[in-house]
Amino acid sequence: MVEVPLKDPSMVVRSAEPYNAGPPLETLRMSLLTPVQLFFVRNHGTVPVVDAAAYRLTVSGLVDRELRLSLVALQREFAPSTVAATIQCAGNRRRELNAVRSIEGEIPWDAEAVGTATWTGVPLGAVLRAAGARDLGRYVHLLGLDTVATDTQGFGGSIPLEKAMSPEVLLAYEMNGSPLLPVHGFPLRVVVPGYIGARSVKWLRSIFVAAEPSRNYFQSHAYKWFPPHIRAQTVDWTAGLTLTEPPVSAVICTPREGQRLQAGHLTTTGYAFAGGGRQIARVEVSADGGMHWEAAQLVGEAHAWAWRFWEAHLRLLPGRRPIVARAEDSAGAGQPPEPASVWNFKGYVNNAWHRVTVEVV
Ligand SMILES: Nc1nc2c(c(=O)[nH]1)N[C@H]1C(S)=C(S)[C@@H](COP(=O)(O)O)O[C@H]1N2
Ligand SMILES: [Mo]
Repeated sequence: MVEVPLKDPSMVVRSAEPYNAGPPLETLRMSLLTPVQLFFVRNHGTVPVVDAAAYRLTVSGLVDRELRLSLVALQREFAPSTVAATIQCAGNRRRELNAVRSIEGEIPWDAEAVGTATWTGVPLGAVLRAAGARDLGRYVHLLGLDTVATDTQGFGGSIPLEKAMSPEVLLAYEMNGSPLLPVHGFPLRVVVPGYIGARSVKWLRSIFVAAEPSRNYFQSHAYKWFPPHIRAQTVDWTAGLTLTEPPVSAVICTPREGQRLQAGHLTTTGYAFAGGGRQIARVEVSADGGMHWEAAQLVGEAHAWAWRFWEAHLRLLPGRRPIVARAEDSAGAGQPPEPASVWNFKGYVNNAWHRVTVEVV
């Protein structure tokens, strides 16, 4: 039997089981819609093998009518919707935080734990309306079918009911026009545009409407944000901030760290993304570590929930040259210069200026 490669051979595999991998940055920058074969994968446990015909999604909790939906029923009873959206892992750019102070037990992602696809499915809000979500409900709990080590329930989380009712939040069965791959949540996943990737629960088992956020490990412990002085050994988990919308961040995709370049003209390229549906207002690039800045051009169309590609033209003089990028979003938020100022012991949402040092000859 011919083995069908699920992912491009260029993928940088961070762990084989569970499978965690992402593309080289220069490859990621080649297409505004990330090909499925190059889309990063973040798994906390086993990839469940789901029989699409036997699959049922349950909707319960603070609802007037409990629902139990097959994939066919979901597709027949609700109007489909397609959204172009970026999914970015909260751990994206952890490697730079690791260099400040080591972060134990977490994947040292470079800036490749992000991708953009068109997602087709049914708006979560339409399903919640069909179930008659009650006023007392404030949160929508989402639970996957995968087995994970840290929570006997499996991988889960919750989002505010208000966000769940927003039209961009989908129960998706297609990615870039094809059925989801097993590693991306086949047959059905949640896509929560504008939120950290962890809320886009794959292999969705159940939806539960409640007055309180989920107590699942991945909502109550993991994916919380703490200030730089807090350590894993002494942490009070209840004091952490729940991560929702990632802050604005620009990333240099070309050139790569340590690359040798000829002096003179250089076109540097990258992506920029902000959570919460905020747009990229401006990207700036420096060839001298952040003393002088050049405006970058934003390329391609802007989509409400997707990243923006950019490119900038620099003149390089011989020597070791630190190229730096930073962005501002439509709410006027910018990025901090140093990763040390945003270091946190879980290594989440690093959005310090992105820096790539090249050797110019
Ligand atoms: N059921 C389940 N859903 C999950 C995860 C998981 O391990 N199990 N990982 C989450 C995390 S942390 C991220 S960043 C995204 C990654 O989506 P992708 O693997 O399709 O890129 O899926 C989220 N949904
Ligand atoms: Mo993630």
